Amino acid sequence: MKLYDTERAPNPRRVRMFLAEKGVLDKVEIVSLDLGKGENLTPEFRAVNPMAKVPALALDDGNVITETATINRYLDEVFPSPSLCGETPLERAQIDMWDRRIELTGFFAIAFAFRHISGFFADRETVIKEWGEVNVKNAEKWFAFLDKHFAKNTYVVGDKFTVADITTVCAIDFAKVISLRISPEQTHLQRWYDEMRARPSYAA
Ligand SMILES: N[C@@H](CCC(=O)N[C@@H](CS)C(=O)NCC(=O)O)C(=O)O
Repeated sequence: MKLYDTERAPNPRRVRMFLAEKGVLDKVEIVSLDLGKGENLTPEFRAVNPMAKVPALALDDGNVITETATINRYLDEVFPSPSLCGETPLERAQIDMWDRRIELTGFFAIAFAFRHISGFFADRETVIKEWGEVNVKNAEKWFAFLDKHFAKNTYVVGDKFTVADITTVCAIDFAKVISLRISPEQTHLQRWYDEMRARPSYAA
């Protein structure tokens, strides 16, 4: 398997952390693309992923899987232990519900804030600074929401580490690019974050 990757981008990191939690990071050949230089926009890479985004997982039989959440769900079936996406229909639904909530609210807010304030991808998309600023506010609200959530929950989904924790920690770390960090009064969020940082997969 080949993973088309970019070291500092948050979506590919979700896959690397997932593989590390499974203990199979070394089973995947990493192909690193420089997004700033547009290496994901070439005809060669578009033949791998017509959406021109990383991550993309190319299987040995020629099939390619893209979309981070989908890649991780596929890997959870191929490498079932430990399960990170749930073992029963209810568990799978709850974990997927939270993974989507995290992605569609916090993760997107941080990504839009970065893209529309920094203009990093101005060569390929319309940059609207006001939309970036709206998303900084949304990301701040999301941090506050998480702090309340972790006052009552050990992990994103109850008392079990799952893919939703990976999505969350990758978003929180990426928020550095908009200078958003956990504030000193967000002690519940900080407690959970310290636990994430202590996991070996955090370095992936
Ligand atoms: N919906 C895709 C989004 C992937 C995505 O936005 N990847 C970013 C890196 S984190 C990317 O490739 N950006 C390059 C670009 O927009 O040109 C997924 O979930 O995998």
